[in-house]
Amino acid sequence: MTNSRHLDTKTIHAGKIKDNQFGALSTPIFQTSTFIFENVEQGSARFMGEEEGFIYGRLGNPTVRELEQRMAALELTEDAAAFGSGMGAVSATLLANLRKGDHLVASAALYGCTFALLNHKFADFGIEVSFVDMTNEEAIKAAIKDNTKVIYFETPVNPNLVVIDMEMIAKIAKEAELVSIVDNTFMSPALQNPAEFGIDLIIHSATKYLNGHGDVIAGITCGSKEQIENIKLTTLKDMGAVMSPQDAWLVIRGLKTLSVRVERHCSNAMKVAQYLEAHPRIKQVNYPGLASHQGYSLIGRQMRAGGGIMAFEIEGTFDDTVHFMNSLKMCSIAVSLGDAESLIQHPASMTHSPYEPEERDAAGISETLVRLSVGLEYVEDIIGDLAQALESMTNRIKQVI
Ligand code: LCS
Repeated sequence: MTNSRHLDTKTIHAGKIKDNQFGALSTPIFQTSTFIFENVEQGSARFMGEEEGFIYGRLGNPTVRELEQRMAALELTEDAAAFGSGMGAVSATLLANLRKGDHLVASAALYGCTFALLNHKFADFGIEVSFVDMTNEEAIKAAIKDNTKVIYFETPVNPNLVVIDMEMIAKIAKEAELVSIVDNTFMSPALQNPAEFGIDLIIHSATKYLNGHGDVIAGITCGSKEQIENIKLTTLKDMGAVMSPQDAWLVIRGLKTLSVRVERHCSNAMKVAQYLEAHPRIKQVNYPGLASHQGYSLIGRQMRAGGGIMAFEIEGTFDDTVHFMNSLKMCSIAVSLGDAESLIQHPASMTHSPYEPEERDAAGISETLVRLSVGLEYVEDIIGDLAQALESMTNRIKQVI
């Protein structure tokens, strides 16, 4: 499979391992923990890296390898490494590139567990972190020190959907000789390819759009052969957050419909965002597809569309926000995103609860902010559910007044 084919074709064919024994169309699940060597010489040659081939499930598996090859093709990178969760990918990728005494520049707003890892745990390893507003070029440059090694961000940011200019970040990173790492979970390779802008490493929680069906926890990092080999031989092999062959198979299956699913997520989300933006009880809608959004100018240059996720501010109190969410009948109150089902959650008390209140304020995560992952349902049904819950909330506000 050449890398020149269209993304829609690549999601189905790229990186596929041919089954020469039986000609299976669907990738076999190699549910094995270890691999038999022909003889001692072969075993030792594989351990020495002198011969290609599998050794032991934590060091590699054919089903998992196929997913890695597929993701490298989709993200336009040389290689990829699969993990047992998105956080497995985040922690292993960062720790492979940092050591005691190093400094990391990270976005002030990040997925809550990534923030917790960087803000609470890295200090225990002697790794210093500065959190900055990644839309502010001067602030990023000012945060870089002699011992800075890595720049880390998400775009769009979880949960407030701020869009960060990847070309700008890659340029800063190259000038300062830093490794640039982006978490591309919210867009998926269907909507943006950070490697095109010079970003070194691309992380995904494969739990989300890549799998797309809400039945797997998984992660992937894509990058150069050298970087991926380093991660695999250090923080993946020896810390061990590997992906199971079953989960790799489910993500491979999910990937085949990535383009069509994302297309529907985007068209549904656009209509939902327009509906919410016009609603008097919605103060603000953060959706990159809207002309009012801070990152709208990057649509077309950096991202192919606005994606399937939005965050919006309720015109009301925290209690009104809770009432609105509890009044929903179809949208599920659940964390995670990128599934067929519309999922709604309250970042301040759920995904971003590892933030202290003042840290949440700095990251723009208020108590009336709601995050919606727009699903694949018929869009008028999603809007209808939001409408009836907003109406119920409006009636409550009138009674309280
Ligand atoms: N990166 C981003 C941007 C995420 O949103 C998540 C999970 C992760 C990494 C971690 O991936 P995991 O280990 O869960 O596969 N985000 C979640 C969220 O927003 N709601 O629930 C989980």
